This record gives sequence, structure tokens and C-alpha cells, in this order.
Amino acid sequence: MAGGDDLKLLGTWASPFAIRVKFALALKGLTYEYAEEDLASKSDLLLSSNPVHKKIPVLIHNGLPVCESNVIVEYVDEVFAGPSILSADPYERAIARFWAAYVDDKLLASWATMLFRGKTEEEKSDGKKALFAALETLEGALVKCSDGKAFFGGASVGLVDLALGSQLSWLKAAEVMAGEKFIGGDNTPLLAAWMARFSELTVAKAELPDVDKVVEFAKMRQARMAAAAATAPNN
Ligand SMILES: N[C@@H](CCC(=O)N[C@@H](CS)C(=O)NCC(=O)O)C(=O)O
Repeated sequence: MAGGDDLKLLGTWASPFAIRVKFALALKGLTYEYAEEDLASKSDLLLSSNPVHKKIPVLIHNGLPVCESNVIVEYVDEVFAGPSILSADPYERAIARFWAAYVDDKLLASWATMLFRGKTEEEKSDGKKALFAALETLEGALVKCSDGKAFFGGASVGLVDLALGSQLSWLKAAEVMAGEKFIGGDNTPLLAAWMARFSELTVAKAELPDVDKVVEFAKMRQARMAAAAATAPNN
């Protein structure tokens, strides 16, 4: 660990938000204590470290909490030596922040609607359409951001790669559950190649959860939500 720094990460194993922080810490070669949170019974440490949102991930660095996954990734990049995650160029940094936000606001939101948030079949189907649209948009973003190189960050992985890469097990799980491919059709060949490259990275192999385990977790969550809806007072 760099200079005796004390690092503790509060997360949950399946959370893409926590996974991208694990990616960043691993890229910098940092060792840290990891605490798996039970979100049904949040720890006092989580509640006191992130009193505003009460969400994981939280990185506690020498006793100081940092919240919000992309904020944490940028913090880790600024504080610790090692490969840079953000460009030195302010414009490139702004573009990376734009697409990292898009990946959560549009892509993550679409598969989450498809799997969990959509209440009707129509809403779920709208989630799937939004997922295809977001992936197509990201195909175009990859062309521009990578400038012909391997990653959104150029020759090496950047903020957008980590934000999108952290969702790969979920995207693959959603494909298994829907019985169809989302990435790699006629509209997203470059994204499919990016996905294959990203999946080969040491950090991806080490930190991405097993797809079957995510499928099982998602099905359990769907069953819990269905049971809760069936016993809700308005049913
Ligand atoms: N925008 C946040 C989202 C974090 C988030 O949604 N975390 C979820 C787990 S995946 C959570 O802690 N949920 C607990 C809750 O909502 O009570 C980030 O990027 O860190």
C-alpha cells in the first residue's frame, strides 16, 4: 500500500458501482480492506460514512470517506501513483465524465428497467429498446473517444472503460435471462471487440463476478420483488 495509507472499501459483490472502484484500486496496485455490506441491514460504518445517500460504494482513506463510484475512481486516480485513469487534458477529462455519466444514466438504467424496475411487460420491453439504443450510442462514442485505439481511454483504460466494464457481468446475465444477444450484432461490432479486450484484462478477470452467479442473484431478486408486489395492500 502506498506510504502506509489505510484503505477500506464498503461494497457488495454484485454492484457495478463497487466493481469499478475495485478496478481502479487494482489498476493502481493498491491493497485494501474490503467489507461486504448487507444492504438489508446497513452497517453503522456505512450509515455514518455516507449519511446523505446511505449507499455503497464508500472508500475510506485514512479515516476519510469518499462516496459515489465515479468520484471515488477520480479520487483514487488523483491521489495514487500508477497508470492514469483520467487524461491530463481537461477537454478529454470532460468528455470522459460525460460518457461515464451516460453509461449509468442510460445504459445501467435500461437493463435495470428490463430486469427489475419495469412494472409491466411494456415497461420492461421499453427498457430493452432503451438498452439497444444506449449500446448503439456507445458504439459511436467508442469510435470518437478511442481514436482508433483499444479503449475509450485510448491506448489504456479510462473512466468510461471502468464504468462500462463494471457492468459486463450484468449485461451478460441480462443476455442469458432474455435469451438474446445485446452486444455484437450489426450495430455494435466495435463494442463487442472492446468487450472481448476488456474481459481479457487482469483486473476484469479478477474483479468481475461470475455471470451464472449474477443470473441466480437477479432471479432471486425478481422473485422477492414479485412476492412483495403480490402481498402489497393494493393488490
Ligand atoms: N450513484 C451511486 C450509486 C450507488 C448505488 O446505487 N448503490 C446501491 C447498490 S448497487 C446501494 O447502495 N443501494 C442501497 C440503497 O439504495 O439503499 C454511485 O455511483 O456510487
